[in-house]
Amino acid sequence: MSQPDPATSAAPAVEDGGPQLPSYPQDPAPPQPPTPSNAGAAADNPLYTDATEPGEGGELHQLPGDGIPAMTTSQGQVLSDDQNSLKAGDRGPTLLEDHVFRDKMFHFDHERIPERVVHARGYGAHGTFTAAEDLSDLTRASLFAQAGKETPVFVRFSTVAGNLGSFDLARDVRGFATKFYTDEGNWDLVGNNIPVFFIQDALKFPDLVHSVKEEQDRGWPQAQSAHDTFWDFVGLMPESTHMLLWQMSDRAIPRSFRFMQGFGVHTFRFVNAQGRSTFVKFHWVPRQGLQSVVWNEAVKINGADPDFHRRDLWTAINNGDFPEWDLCVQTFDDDFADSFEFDVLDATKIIPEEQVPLRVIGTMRLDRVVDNVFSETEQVAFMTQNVVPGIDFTNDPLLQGRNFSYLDTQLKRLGSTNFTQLPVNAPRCPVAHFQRDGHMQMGRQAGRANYEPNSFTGAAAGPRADREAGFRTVERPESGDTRRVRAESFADHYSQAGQFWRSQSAPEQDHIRMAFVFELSKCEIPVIRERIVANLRNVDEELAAGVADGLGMELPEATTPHVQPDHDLAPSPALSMTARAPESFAGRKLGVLVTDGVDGAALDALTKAFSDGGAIVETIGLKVGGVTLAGGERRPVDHKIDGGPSVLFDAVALLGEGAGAEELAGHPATRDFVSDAFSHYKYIGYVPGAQPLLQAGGIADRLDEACLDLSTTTSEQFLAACAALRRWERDV
Ligand code: HDE
Repeated sequence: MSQPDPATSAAPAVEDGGPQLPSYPQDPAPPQPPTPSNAGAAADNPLYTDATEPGEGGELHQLPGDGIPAMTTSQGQVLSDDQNSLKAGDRGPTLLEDHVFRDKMFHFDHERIPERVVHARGYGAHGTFTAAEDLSDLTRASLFAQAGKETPVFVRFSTVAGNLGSFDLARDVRGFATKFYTDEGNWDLVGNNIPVFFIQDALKFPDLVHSVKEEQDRGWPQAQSAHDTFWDFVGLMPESTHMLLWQMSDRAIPRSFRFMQGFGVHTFRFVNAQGRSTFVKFHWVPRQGLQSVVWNEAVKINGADPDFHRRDLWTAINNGDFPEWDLCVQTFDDDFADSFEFDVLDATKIIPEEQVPLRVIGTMRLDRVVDNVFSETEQVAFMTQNVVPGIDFTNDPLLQGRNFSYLDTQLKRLGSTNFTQLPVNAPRCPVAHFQRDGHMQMGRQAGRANYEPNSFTGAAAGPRADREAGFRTVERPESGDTRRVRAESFADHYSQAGQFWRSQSAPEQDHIRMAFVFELSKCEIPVIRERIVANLRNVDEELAAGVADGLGMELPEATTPHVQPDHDLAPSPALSMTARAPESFAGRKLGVLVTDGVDGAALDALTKAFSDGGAIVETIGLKVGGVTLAGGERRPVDHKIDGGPSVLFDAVALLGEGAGAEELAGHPATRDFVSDAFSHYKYIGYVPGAQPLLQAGGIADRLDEACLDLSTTTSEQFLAACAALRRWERDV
């Protein structure tokens, strides 16, 4: 997988030398399984090979040679022993003189850097953005200058509230941050998978984040919004209501990063070569279709595989199943902005796609996982203020605040102003300035001039600002008294929340209602629950009544809204995920439960059909060593039954026979496998011999149209049916 990173391998961009990094081996040979050795006393020990030597205490010393380099200290001094510290006598104390020990331990002691204050848990990948058309009419940004133009990208997906070591399937917003290494500098589109936000002014961000993180007096709950302080804060901030509807929707429990939309959230500006500015909103639309899990599934996935999302992305890319997103824009002018029902600077509002349609301006494909998670995913520094000529800001008060915060936070996390020189952050275009020194300066900034204006000529003079090619802030009139104020045009907090609610399908509405009930049930302080329900009455009476009923409480008086909500906004079908479901099962995963005695040909046919359809097939059995097929062949399986619950799969097939099926059916995890697949609305294929498995799961007499008998349905038909992903009509 390892390929040279253009950021490190590119020729230095500036005359005085760009970042020069030590030449550590970039592409180490993959680990080889040990080869048995006949050498010496250790011949019987499979740990010892030709390339090893036992130490005096029997410890394993692996030796260099045959392509394996010698190990060194960080100063390049070759080590003679990486197993034993330097001691005074065989059983004596370790000596302070042991510089090899100190070199290693010193570095280890300082391995951790502060995790991100939000979005700590993330996963990244490299790829390419390809422009769809020449956009020079709208923007002078060079990455959009012509159809087919390619720009390298790095994307980091994340959860928001949880710490670095938290689980992937938290109910949470997902970060969707993209760094475009354009030939005119880095452009960072630091977005989320939800197009609105909780607050309207950046000043409130620390409060929001404090409220959702673990409570300070107890240190929990981790990675969850279901607790008093979060709901207390958002209940007192009705501007959060629209975002809460999204957060309680299935969008907040995505099946995979690959199946999420992304949004720039704020209104930005495109600026063309003539200086004409157009408002723009950015959207990422996954070509894989949208998909989420159900809440009960999310809870179980977190136990079964806390790394579910990162594993999914890593596996898909390494399998060559490269995820793709179309980058789309909504563009509009001042006239539209002035006539729109809401303020386009208010990040708690969307512009419905039906009002301003999406235009595809390019496609991003992620095709390379990182070589090192720390160097790349952890050290990548996204910053909203990283724009290129042709892209500019608006006065959205949230965006304005972010433009300070993202630079500031990198210094804390990465420890030096020179974080821009790290390979993952370094621009892939010439970089030339008079910024000097600082911790960890990697560049050899040669020449005499480190200031300008100066009297030198040629290369010795250093760089100069370019009035034509350079970034010029869009010219716009600004006036007004300096005041701490929230514009009145930001005051309607409920109309779009209601519009979102009315745009959802019946199962989606059900999930939202149940999510509110679940989360508020975790709040111990009654008034906090009441306030939320009181706010929800301004969104939709039926929703509020349903939540109150689920909480077992009286319906409280509605909050008095600052602006009366408009309940007549037309629903926006584009807001429903079910309307954006995938067209096929490609990229999804089938879990096949197998027992001794199953028909190998049937298993192969199923596997082939799904693999040909772009899906992944994994088998689950009683023991990971495998099952004995009907013909006597032994076939390993991918998971032991306890380690491969059905929540890890998008559809399941039950292939059982005779005594093998009876034996597997007696296992408690089998019961959960089958009954969960059913109650999570999944498609289930089964053979007649799997009857004991259906019975174990309690569904033998509840089978519906999404439970397909594979003795009368072909593998191809089953595959085609699975594209629907869920049978929401099922009575579970
Ligand atoms: Fe962030 N946000 N944010 N945010 N945000 C950070 O920057 C901040 C907001 C988003 O994968 C931090 O490097 C403020 C909206 C993503 O590395 C920090 C405000 C949106 C990521 C920060 C917001 C986002 C961050 C923490 C309110 C969607 C992860 C670590 C004005 C459009 C990027 C860091 C990555 C990360 C501040 C609100 C998205 C502290 C002050 C709205 C995807 O700088």
